[in-house]
Amino acid sequence: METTDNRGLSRRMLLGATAGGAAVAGTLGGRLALGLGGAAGLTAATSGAAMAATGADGGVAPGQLDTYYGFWSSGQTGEMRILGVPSMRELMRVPVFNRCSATGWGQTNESIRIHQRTMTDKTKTILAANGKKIHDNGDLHHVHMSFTEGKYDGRYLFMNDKANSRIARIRCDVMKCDAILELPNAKAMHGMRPQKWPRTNYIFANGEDEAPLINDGTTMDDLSTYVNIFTAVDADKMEVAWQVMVSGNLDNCDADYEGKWAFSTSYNSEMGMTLAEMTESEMDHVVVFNIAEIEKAIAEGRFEEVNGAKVLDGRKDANSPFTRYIPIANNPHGCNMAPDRKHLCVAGKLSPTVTVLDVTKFDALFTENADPRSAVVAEPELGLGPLHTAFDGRGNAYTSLFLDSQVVKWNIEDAIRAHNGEQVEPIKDKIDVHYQPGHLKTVMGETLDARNDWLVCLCKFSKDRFLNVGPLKPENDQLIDISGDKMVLVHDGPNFAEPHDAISVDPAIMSGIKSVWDRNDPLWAETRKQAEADGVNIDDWADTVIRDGNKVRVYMTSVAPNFSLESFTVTEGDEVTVIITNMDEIDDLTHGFTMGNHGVAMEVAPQATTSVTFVAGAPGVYWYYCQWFCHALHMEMRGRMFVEPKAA
Ligand code: CUK
Ligand code: CUA
Ligand code: CA
Repeated sequence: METTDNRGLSRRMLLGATAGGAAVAGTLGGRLALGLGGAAGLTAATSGAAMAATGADGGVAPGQLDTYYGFWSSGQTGEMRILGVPSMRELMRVPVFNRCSATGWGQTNESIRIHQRTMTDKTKTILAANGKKIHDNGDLHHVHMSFTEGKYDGRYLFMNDKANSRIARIRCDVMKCDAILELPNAKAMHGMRPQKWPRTNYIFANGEDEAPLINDGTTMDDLSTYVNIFTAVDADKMEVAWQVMVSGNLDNCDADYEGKWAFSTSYNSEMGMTLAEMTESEMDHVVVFNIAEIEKAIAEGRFEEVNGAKVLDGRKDANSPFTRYIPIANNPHGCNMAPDRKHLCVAGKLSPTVTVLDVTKFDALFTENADPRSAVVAEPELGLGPLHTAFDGRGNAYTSLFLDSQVVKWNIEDAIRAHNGEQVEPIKDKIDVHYQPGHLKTVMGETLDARNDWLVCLCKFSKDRFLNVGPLKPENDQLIDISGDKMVLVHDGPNFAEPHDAISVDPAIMSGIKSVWDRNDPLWAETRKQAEADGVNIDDWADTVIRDGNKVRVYMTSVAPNFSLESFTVTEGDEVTVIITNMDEIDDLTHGFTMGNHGVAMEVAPQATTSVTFVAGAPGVYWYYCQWFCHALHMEMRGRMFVEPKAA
């Protein structure tokens, strides 16, 4: 089908993949968006990133695909989002720690099994009182991809939940969460990073809140019993590998490119409980974790087992072989390893500096009488409120300045030379952002593939940048062109609560992504087992109702625009499980199932099996329907549940 846009140009012309086609699109995009003259548009069209700088859409015309995938966190919304970069268009939301009305995540049996697999007994007690089966909120700060040899490998995305001390994993082949792990002992998982080298065997996770190690109510306010916990999660099994007790809290973390170290910032070395106490000292610290020493101790059984986790003592006064504490100006925040394999940048937050540490000097920290600051190779003063740092793979760093509402571009080697007394200015450029930036990310900037085209800057406040939508304002994700010497702001992106962090990934890495499910996906293996036990073949036309005491299992198939069952009958109070297999094989042909007046809805994507369990309500006729628009007769894709009164 040939569609035309409002300029009368055919879609095919705009989509032309040749340089000529791209130039046409870029020029038009620029003119339409900003009213630029033709000459400016044509000049700009000569390079990829610069071309996009002419358009508020990042140069991506309707029908064009983005250059990169963007994976965004969503803070207290609890989901992961997929955006296109540079268009900044939102492509998808993937529910993780939240309850999702559109997909049924947090309600389908398949998703509840994932939620409940690792819930502790303690959590279950809390939940029983609420009558709930899962935590359906989360505070998802950080999204990171699995690595092989310092580069993204397209297998998994990992993310943290600060609210309920959890780590989750998303399978990149189907973009669905397949594991959630609630961590014992540690509290408030905040900083989280995958091991970069040799591959992501571990996910490193920071506990931000201190609590008694044996937190069973026997001690409350006795701070001498409080600890904080650094956790390594086995990324393949999604189980705790080991934990290390530390002094002070933990904020953000990262790992090196040799597989030797992990490191975490601490803003509360004071172990203070109040704001005044937490900002009392002049210096806090970065904790360096010695992976080889830790693994050795675990292998030799030199650990204490606490709530099923292998715990080591890495506290400061334990003078342990597992940790070292590097003093850093009070209340540091961001912790970012540069793709030069050598430099770790620790943002000062309350200090206007970023401390540059040479990780190749960390071995020396573990020798006797070592100067704990001996790995510091630079400490440039960059501006007020430095929070996080990104890298372009050409030796430059980009640091967000929360208080100044700016991004500062600086050069790492020049900062080191200045630190050594040479007359060189490390700061190369500053740009205003709107407003109060937190994380910022270059494309694949936390990998050995760091690019120098785009910088995404996630601003916490938008104030006057958009139409007023009431007292609660959106955040503002800004796109900055960093291909030239000067940074250029090209896009304002309002966003809902609260993307802390984002990564951008080359689509070449995402080649394993599917369009249609495999019928045998492990996500519904349990459901399949139940069907087999019931003698139902869910790979064929299924229209069977099984009664098992007061449990009723309703097997259905969906083929647009029909459910295999136009009606089924149950009794008031029955525990009803509806199991639907979508037999449609066509790309994008998702069905859904909503049971009227029962609070039940779910997605059933092509070739997927999904199930949901609910209690049948008061006697009467209830309609169910397909809630994902699938066909011209989508409205007609419905049926009735007859609920009969209980026999007296
Ligand atoms: S933290 Cu939010 S801006 Cu949770 Cu990564 Cu720094
Ligand atoms: Cu099936 Cu809508
Ligand atoms: Ca402090």
